[in-house]
Amino acid sequence: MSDAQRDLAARSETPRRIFPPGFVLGAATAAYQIEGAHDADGRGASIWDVFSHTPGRTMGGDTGDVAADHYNRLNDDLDLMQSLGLQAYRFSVSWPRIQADGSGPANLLGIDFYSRLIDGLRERDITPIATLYHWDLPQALEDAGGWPERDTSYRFAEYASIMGNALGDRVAMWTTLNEPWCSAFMGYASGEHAPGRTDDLAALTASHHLNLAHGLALSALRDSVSDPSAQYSVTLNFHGLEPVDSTSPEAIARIDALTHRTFLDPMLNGRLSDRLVSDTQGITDWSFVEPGDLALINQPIDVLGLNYYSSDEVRMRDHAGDDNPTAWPGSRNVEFVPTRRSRTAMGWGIVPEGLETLLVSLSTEFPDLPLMVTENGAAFDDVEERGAVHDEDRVAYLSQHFDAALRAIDRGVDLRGYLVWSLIDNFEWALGYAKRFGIIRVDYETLERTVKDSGTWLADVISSQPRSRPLVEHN
Ligand code: GCO
Repeated sequence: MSDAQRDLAARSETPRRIFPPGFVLGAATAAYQIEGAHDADGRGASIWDVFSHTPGRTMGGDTGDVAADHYNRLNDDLDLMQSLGLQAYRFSVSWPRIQADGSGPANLLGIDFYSRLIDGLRERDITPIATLYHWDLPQALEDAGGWPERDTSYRFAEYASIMGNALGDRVAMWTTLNEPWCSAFMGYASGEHAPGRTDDLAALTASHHLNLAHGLALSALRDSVSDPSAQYSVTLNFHGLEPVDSTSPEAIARIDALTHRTFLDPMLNGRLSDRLVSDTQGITDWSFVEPGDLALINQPIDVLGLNYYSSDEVRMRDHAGDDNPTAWPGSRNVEFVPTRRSRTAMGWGIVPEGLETLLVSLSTEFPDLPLMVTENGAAFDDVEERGAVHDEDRVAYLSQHFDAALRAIDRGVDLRGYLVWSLIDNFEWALGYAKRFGIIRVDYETLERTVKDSGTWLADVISSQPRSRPLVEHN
């Protein structure tokens, strides 16, 4: 440990971290990662069902068929959330539970599950934050072309309208998409995620249709939700980007454009990023962006959700790298330099100050837009000993990042909440069950849950807040 890390570790023991009034502290999950029950009650197949069942796609051939079996253990999991004192819970809705094939009337059994979840949260004074899309596109829509196909955006708006009508009296905050960068670039360019395609043009086209889906869904939600105090948001993933040498500014500009500007500029500024267009000119002229699209995408949001895990050091190399599929179309000549910092089990450098920098820079760029950390957390190789998990490394990680958020708040950032990824261990996409992010352990043999020390730590932080109040006051 360096002195700085020792200092940070010591501060993780500081008992009082006080957030501003109205701030919400909680945890997040996603449908495919925890629910299981993949063919129950009329649920259709998603791209992740098909992908995970394709040999060689996920570590150990793991699938979400059972996952943490949350679908069948809803009440127990709600009780666990209550026992931690969570103030908010961010979950996602599985689109193929609602529309098995991605279009047509709602499956009432699917709606019923989320209705029970939301009621269960509200009965326990936990604010429900619902994400409509956390990567589980109905396979039938992928068969019809997937996100590179414009019609998928319209199907998404139809689904958003179903959800707004069904549950729009009870959800405090609606989030359209989670991390569209991953959907577009890991799904269609690098192929590491479902549907596993490797086509740069398809990925860039998908990014636009995800933006369009976001804008159309916001309008559909505003037309269908009956609770006038409901808030609307989107969650994007942010990479902290750090320089290593004189070529780094160019590398940072490229990755910033591809990762962040692809979504921020259309959604919040109503335009395409010039930098993105020029960096990808060898692949497309962006003529799939039709007149009027940017205005449809640029709808107001109440909160910008950000997921932050790590920062990367980048620089340019003088050749284009190899020909392997990449998640950075047009920018193969950017090199991600292996970090010298301590890392999580994902190999991601631990850079809490990157969160502070990110929050300050977003709030400088969008001064009127409240922010929320919708995911932050870490995988470590937890060990269970006699019914306990002493995950000090996760406690240290979370404390350091909470402190970074508090410093950003001190610097004037309007941060409204902090949701830890994740409530429970779950299916970590292509890595299957090999990586554990939960503050609650899941024994995948017995599906038994054990609150880890990090869960107790979060509960202590929450209970030491002077007073909690819901994100949105309901009538
Ligand atoms: C995300 C991911 C989560 C991951 C987490 C850790 O939104 O990034 O959706 O589903 O599990 O980020 O990789």
